[in-house]
This record gives sequence, structure tokens and C-alpha cells, in this order.
Amino acid sequence: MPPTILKIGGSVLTEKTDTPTPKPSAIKRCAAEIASYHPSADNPLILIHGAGSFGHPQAKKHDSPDGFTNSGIIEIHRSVTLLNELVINALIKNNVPAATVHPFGCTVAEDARISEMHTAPIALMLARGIVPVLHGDVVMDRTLGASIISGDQIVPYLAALFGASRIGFGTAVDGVIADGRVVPEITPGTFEAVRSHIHGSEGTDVTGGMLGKVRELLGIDIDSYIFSAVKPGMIAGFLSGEEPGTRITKKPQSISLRK
Ligand code: IP8
Repeated sequence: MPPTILKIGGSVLTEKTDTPTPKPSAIKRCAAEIASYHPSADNPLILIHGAGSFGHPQAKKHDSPDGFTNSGIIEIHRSVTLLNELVINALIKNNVPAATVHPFGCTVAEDARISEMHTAPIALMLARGIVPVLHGDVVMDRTLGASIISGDQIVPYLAALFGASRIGFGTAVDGVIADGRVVPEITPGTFEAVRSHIHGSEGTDVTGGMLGKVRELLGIDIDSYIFSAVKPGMIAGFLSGEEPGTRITKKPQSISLRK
């Protein structure tokens, strides 16, 4: 059974501040919506969350032309793990069998792109109905020493590896917005026309914001949906088969306006 992959953006789970500030009620609601999907071996789910104010300001602070220092690497990693702990606790409280897989410990990058990830534990967890929870992280990098790997990059990597059935990106906005409206569908053929209308995110975002997400998702053969995860019910809706927000696809379909 191919897994569904859901990423929840850091801007959904944290305040856009320069110090780590969680949004406890949003974390609780997202966990409850995920629980409504009843992830299991027959309904496998990989969850990935962004770093928000637990990662982006710290990465910016430690960025330098010489790369990250060891203490910088450790501070960034430790900060994101604090958010991960809040997410895992909320999932466990909702009886979701969730377990962390920190990218820092199982991933090697080359020039800020994932070159290898030890994914055998993830495959075995999915087969048992455990939900692996990954997150944007700092990882060791053969070229740069260490680099920031966004959850946006982890999603397509795991989607291709596990042949994901569906991919969802729960964000703080209704989808990809151009001229004030949700773009129903983006394909490699329409990307150039919409890209100048796509705006970055508010707050500190070291990993490319909305444009970075669309670029990552256009690189894979699986349809994905970018939608609002701040509106209650949208995560549960996506997990139950709805097609919210903006569809990113290599196969153009008839355009209809999405909610
Ligand atoms: O929020 C960024 O991950 P993202 C990770 O998924 C860090 O883009 C440490 C800034």
C-alpha cells in the first residue's frame, strides 16, 4: 500500500517570530485532524513538518560564507527537535502511533540537496502502521559541511522512493495565490506564466517559500496539493480524498476553481 505524504508548514504550527514560539492550539487541531484519518499499515502516512520560528531564524543567524559552525549546527538541530517534540506529543495524545525520524541523523546532503537517506526504518514503520514524522532540519553536507534541508525537499524525495499515492502541503495560505486568487492547477507548462505572481512567505524563510515548494513538487510524477492547514477541517478533508487548493501536476487536467 503506497503511503500518503502530508507536510504541515512551520507557519501553521508556529508564530512568525525571531524566537521559537509554538501555536499550541494549531498543533493540537492538526494532530486531531490527522488522527481522524486513522493511519495504519493499510492506511500508511508519512508526516513531515516545517521548522517555522524553531529553525529559520536560527539558520539565518548562523549562516556565514564559511558555512555553519559546529555550535551553529547543533543549535539549529536542537531547536527544531523542540518543535518536533510538541508535534509528536500532540499526535500521541490523539492515539496516533507517531515516531520521529530526525533527518540530521539519517541524511547526507551534497550542495544542499539530499544525496542519501537511510530510509529502511521508515519502510518498516509504515509496514507496521507507525507514522514516521520527519521535519526540515540541518544535515551534514559533503560539499558545504552542513546545510539546511527543507521539509519541502524531503517530501518529493520520499514520495519518489515510496511511490506515494497522494501528497499534501498544508500551509498558512489557501494554495498558490496569483493576483489574489487561488491558482487551481500548475504544470511544468504553466509554471513560467504564474511564477512572477507567486509571492514569498512572511517572516524569515531560508528555504524558498511558496516558489521553492512548487519547484520541488513539479519535479515528481505524483500529483500534489497545496492548501490551507489553518482552516479547520482542511487536513482531514485532504486525507479523506478531497483535492483542496492548488494541484501541482505533470498531467494537465480540466481546470476548475478549487476551494
Ligand atoms: O521549514 C527548514 O525546513 P522547512 C529547516 O520545511 C530549518 O523549510 C532548520 C530552517
